[in-house]
Amino acid sequence: MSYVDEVISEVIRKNPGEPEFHQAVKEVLESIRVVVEKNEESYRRDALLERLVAPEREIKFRVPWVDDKGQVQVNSGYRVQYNSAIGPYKGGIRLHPSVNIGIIKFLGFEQVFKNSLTGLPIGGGKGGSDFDPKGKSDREVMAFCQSFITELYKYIGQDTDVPAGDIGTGAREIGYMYGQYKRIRGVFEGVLTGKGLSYGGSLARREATGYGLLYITAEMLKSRGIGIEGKTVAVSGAGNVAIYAIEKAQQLGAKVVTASDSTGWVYDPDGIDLAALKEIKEVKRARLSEYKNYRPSSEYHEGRGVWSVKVDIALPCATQNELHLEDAKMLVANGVTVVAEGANMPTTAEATEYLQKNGVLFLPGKAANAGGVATSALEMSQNSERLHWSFEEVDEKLKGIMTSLFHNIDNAAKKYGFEGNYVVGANIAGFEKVVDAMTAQGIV
Ligand code: NDP
Ligand code: 2IT
Repeated sequence: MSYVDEVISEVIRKNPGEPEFHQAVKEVLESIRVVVEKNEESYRRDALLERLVAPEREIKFRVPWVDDKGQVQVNSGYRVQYNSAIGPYKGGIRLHPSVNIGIIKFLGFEQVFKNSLTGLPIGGGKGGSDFDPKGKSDREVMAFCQSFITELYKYIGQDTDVPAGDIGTGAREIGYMYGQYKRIRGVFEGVLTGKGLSYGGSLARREATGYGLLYITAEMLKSRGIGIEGKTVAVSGAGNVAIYAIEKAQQLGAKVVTASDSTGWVYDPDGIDLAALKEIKEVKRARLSEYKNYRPSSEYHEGRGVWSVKVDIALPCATQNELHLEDAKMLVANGVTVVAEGANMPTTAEATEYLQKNGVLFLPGKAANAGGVATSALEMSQNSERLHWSFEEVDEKLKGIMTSLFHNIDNAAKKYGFEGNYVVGANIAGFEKVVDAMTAQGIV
């Protein structure tokens, strides 16, 4: 058996019941096979792949909190500190009932390569809890966040591990977590990113993942002489990433006709009304079914279906494995030319393969959504120098990072004979830097 296959089967054996983690590892290791084969002897001797797939540290803890009825609730908290070869652990905190250790490991593993691709000095980590902020009062969310940090504070710090937002963790949650960290540690430091602007946050961090997704998509199209203006776009999700992807797509002259949440999706043939969407999701924290009250001519559908609409570009921005093989077939039949992942691993392995085989330009999440974490690293820089940069300055840097990221993965794909395969390009380019740092630092 080849070294790559041996390590994949060991990962499956040692981590039972964690299908998303297996999926993420398989995707990466299979696409770096060509590099591994060239260096097989030294990698095997150094157990390089075994070290790469094993998190440096997994932390699991109890999170007790009191709800509004006086009832004590107990959730599980996690932080996986995956790889610190190129910088302090960096990655978001996901608050969603589906969170378990396998989900956090898959996200942490992806984060290692994504962070490497940003070109900035950040290692990979991820955390979260099965707590569901949906339907909770602000006081309940605060109680949870304070309890979560009362345990997690021991393991994080501006030079060790810097968490941020992800699904279910937005500005409100980061604020409560930051306040509790500062209270316990008695230091005002950049331990979290995605902070409010009044206490150390960076301008453009809120917009960064969605904007970055459009910047890299536009750059990829530009490299083929195509513009984004006038294109029709389907977006899934209606959260942080989706909203600012829609905003930038509209600014670039594209027409976005869909958005979705976990209960349903809207089709608005005239283009999504972004002000309405922001009010429903950012202010009211309501369901997407409300969108019809703002735009009577739009359609609301319960359940899945966002990929059945005829579009040029599809941007999955909700969650993992939300774009299945049948969806990929519908998209291709409807003439889609680009799929770029705003979410982490939203496309199943079968769907990705189908899209690529049918000539669709496919940008994987670890490249396409790297603008969020890259701007988090810019927030860390600003915190370290105790300065604030203007929106334009941060946005310019973000654009520059996404543009060079695209050329980096494009060149890596070409170098190894996989021209146009950005999955292979992203995995190889992300891997090379981490491996170089790991090798230089010896067996640790
Ligand atoms: P939000 O919590 O702001 O929004 C998530 C959106 O996705 C919501 O509309 C939510 O609907 C929907 N969603 C979540 N889970 C499911 C599900 N199981 N089925 C269907 N829909 C679902 O999260 P973000 O926008 O921050 O994150 C979206 C994705 O982008 C995630 O994969 C995240 O890991 C990734 N990402 C986020 C970054 C960031 O900076 N925030 C950076 C890079 C990647 P509902 O409200 O009904 O649950
Ligand atoms: O998946 C991701 O890259 C994020 N949720 C953002 C992480 C960060 O540290 O900003």
